[in-house]
Amino acid sequence: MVTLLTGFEPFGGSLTNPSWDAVRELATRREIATALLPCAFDSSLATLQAAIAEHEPEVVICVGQAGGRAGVTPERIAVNIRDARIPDNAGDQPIDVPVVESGPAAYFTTLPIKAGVQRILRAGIAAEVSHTAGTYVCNNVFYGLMHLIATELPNVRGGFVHVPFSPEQGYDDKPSMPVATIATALGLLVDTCHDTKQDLVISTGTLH
Ligand code: PCA
Repeated sequence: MVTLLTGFEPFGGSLTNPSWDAVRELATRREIATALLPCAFDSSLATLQAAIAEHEPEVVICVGQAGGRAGVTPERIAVNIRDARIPDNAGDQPIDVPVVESGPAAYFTTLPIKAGVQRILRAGIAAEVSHTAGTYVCNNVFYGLMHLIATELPNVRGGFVHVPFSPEQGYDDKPSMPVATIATALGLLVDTCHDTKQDLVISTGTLH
């Protein structure tokens, strides 16, 4: 079973993006394909679509940085909105524009995120289910992925994970997590996708 993992290029003045740094560390695993996405609304989706066409994965996990979060946070819901606080790397700053004209308001992840969070927590790594991926390029990629799956790829499971800053980015007043730890957590989520078809049915608040 091939899993496609994607990470983002740096944005917002950072020199690195821990999402790509961590995904790159997992590229040595035989069943994992990787792709780097531009931090730009339009080209990110085109690049993702090309990577899916090339690798024909059964599972797609897109990963992005969420500066300020303390743990690895698989996302539950993608919303059909672009509302950018800062311009993307192509200079675009859409506000109150849908990702997909006439698309549904939202899609849910089809990854076993509760089972994944539980496994990551039990490995001693901070993690939590998140209920919003924001309204910037990450949510745009998450929504675009789920729309593609819903309309064209019924056998593919997909979702999105936000990760904290890494220490080398130098945001010393914000929480951070080493890239190797983020990579370990993402690897555990990939394992969970491989051996768990049906997610756990326990409240997000009681995962441990
Ligand atoms: N994080 C941004 C976009 C790219 C990234 O790594 C976000 O959360 O939307």
